[in-house]
Amino acid sequence: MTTRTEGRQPGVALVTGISGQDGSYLAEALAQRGWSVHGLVRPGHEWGRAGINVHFADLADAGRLEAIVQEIVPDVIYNLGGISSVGYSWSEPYTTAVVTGAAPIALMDQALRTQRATGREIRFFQASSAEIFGAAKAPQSEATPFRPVTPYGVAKAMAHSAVGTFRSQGLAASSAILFNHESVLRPPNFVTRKITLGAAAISIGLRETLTLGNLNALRDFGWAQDYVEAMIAIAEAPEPDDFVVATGISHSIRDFAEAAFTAAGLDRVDNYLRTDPRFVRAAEAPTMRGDPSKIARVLGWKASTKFEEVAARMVEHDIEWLKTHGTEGLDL
Ligand code: GDR
Repeated sequence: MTTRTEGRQPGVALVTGISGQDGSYLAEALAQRGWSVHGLVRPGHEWGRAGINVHFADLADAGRLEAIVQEIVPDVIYNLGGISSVGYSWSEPYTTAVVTGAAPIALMDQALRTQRATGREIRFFQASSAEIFGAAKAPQSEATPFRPVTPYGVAKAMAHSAVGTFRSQGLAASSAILFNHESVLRPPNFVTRKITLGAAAISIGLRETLTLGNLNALRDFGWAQDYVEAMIAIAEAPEPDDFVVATGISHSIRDFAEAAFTAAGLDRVDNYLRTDPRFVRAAEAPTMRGDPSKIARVLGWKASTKFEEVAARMVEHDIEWLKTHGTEGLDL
């Protein structure tokens, strides 16, 4: 069997979810390393980038996914697609099960069949999630049992288990168990971007308050571009395996708001923060804190962007962004 990924030789990569935060950064990082990048985009969505080959595919359409793998015969598939909002998964639990849970199974099944038919190795990378742990005690490591508490967590737990199953059948399948990772590409329906846009809007006089849900949830927040480097290291690791990707430190949502408001030059966050049950979920994990010691030991990766820096970079970006775009349509 020939392997073009070993020794870090660039080849052909297929990325699902390429139009999302991680997909955008990953496409950029792979293209810079000389990879030929193909990306899957949902039909009806506009997305294009110079040098990236776009294919339209609905992740619920397993036949279409299989046809694309057969056509491209990639060296590696990065599966980042699916419903990524934990909150939204409560509104669409079945669709979440299909696109976040089952689509990776169709991709791995076809990758293994194509690998057997062509004799060329196809690696598989799964963007797994801390949400598989749900109610499990922190810190969570690769050995922590799954206790998902949301439809999203259930779907990710299924896909995560399937990675091990296909690996045992000869597919070089790996996963990154990703804890929260943020950037200026985070959509405002996720809490960090909502907070940084809110703090920025208040600091330049466009808004007076910011309304959130549960302020006490503890999450392990990193920087998305650092995590994309971890994804590549995992996909290219000599031994396919599962790795927690996290900072090892957790902060409450209130802590993130404090960091963002401080970066925006505002003190006394309580003067501006409101809460509304509309933003509180039916159920959720209380504490997410990853133990990243395995990826540090085996692959030498470590999160390098500090919590305060994550908030500050986003606020700085959002102050400029709001000066041009304003706050219309933002549910802050
Ligand atoms: P999460 O991200 O569910 O952790 O999933 P999100 O930013 O949506 O929520 C983080 C925490 O903030 C609390 N929260 C609010 N959340 C939102 N969206 N809006 C609010 O107004 C608000 N107020 C408080 C939430 O209850 C929650 O506790 C992210 C995603 O990137 C997943 O795809 C990924 O798998 C996990 O992180 C690890």
